[in-house]
Amino acid sequence: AKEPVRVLVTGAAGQIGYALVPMIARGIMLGADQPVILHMLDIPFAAEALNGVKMELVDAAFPLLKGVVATTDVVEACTGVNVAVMVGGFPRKEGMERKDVMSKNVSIYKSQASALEQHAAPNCKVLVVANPANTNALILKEFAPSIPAKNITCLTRLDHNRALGQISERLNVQVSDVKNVIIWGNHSSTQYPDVNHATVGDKPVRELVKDDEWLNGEFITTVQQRGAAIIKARKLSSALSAASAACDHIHDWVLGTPEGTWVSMGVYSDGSYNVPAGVIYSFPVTCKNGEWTIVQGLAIDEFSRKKLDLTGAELTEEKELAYSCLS
Ligand code: NAX
Repeated sequence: AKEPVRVLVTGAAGQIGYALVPMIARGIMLGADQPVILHMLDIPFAAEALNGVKMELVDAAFPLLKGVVATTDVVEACTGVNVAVMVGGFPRKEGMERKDVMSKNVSIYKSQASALEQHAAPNCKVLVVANPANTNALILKEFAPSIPAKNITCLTRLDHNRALGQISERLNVQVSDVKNVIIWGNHSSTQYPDVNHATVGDKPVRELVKDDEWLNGEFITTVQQRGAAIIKARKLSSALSAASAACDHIHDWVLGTPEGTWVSMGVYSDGSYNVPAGVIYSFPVTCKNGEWTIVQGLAIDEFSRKKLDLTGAELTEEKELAYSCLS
């Protein structure tokens, strides 16, 4: 039998956490033959709720779940973890300045970076979900210098999956037949959902949709604004789809992407496609043997170029804002 993998979920008493931990315990993230030990972290205010989640995990009698650590102690939470899914953060509340929210998250991600660096298993893979996801991941990277940069990523797979979903609905085809959309840049409303290389079967999505006006307009804004549409409908932000996307992200990172397909991940930019280096930027990536590689050589047209640059500029600005919170 395989050794259990230790998976940390921070913010585990929250909405996404509640949807995510049962998926992990059922083998959706790491495979149906992979035992797991869940480490759940939240803040003291949520300790009782966190304990309730732990009780439900026990009650669910998941065969793959070999143990549960539920704690408000960051060091205990991080000790020995092989995968860390960072969902905990400080939400933007009405009337708050962007800088104030950034400053709260910078301090959270700075201290959790140190705890992970000192106590996680070697080669721990980190996925940041909490917003501002790209910049929280960058801060985590900066304050955990001994964790390789390639091990620190952020979630744009939800946006990627939303793009697949929109194309599938529009063409009335199975979502699993839509391949190779791309989310470029920031997990924010400046992200660029790009279908220029996407296919259904062996046909380009553009040829099948036959409506460039929709693809260059409403399709993009629908994906960019989908989070807001969910909040409007549910009076709560996306949770099950975010949890599912987090599982997809780690699943493909660890177990690999199928030949000929790629996914979108927020990763430390090396300046590929002339986007800013040194920010966490969402790129098309393939994964093999537990490592991602940015897909190279895709043609970028004039329309796309502007959108890649715009979201890159926003990430540079967020990086500066985050650094200004450090001093
Ligand atoms: P909730 O407010 O329901 O849950 C967040 C949890 O984090 C709470 O239980 C809170 O007590 C905990 N927390 C706060 N500070 C913490 C700390 N320092 N250490 C550990 N836990 C801490 O929010 P939820 O709806 O679950 O969303 C979580 C985060 O995901 C938010 O930042 C949200 O903006 C972000 N999202 C990111 C998405 C993405 O695609 N990257 C999509 C969904 C979601 O909006």
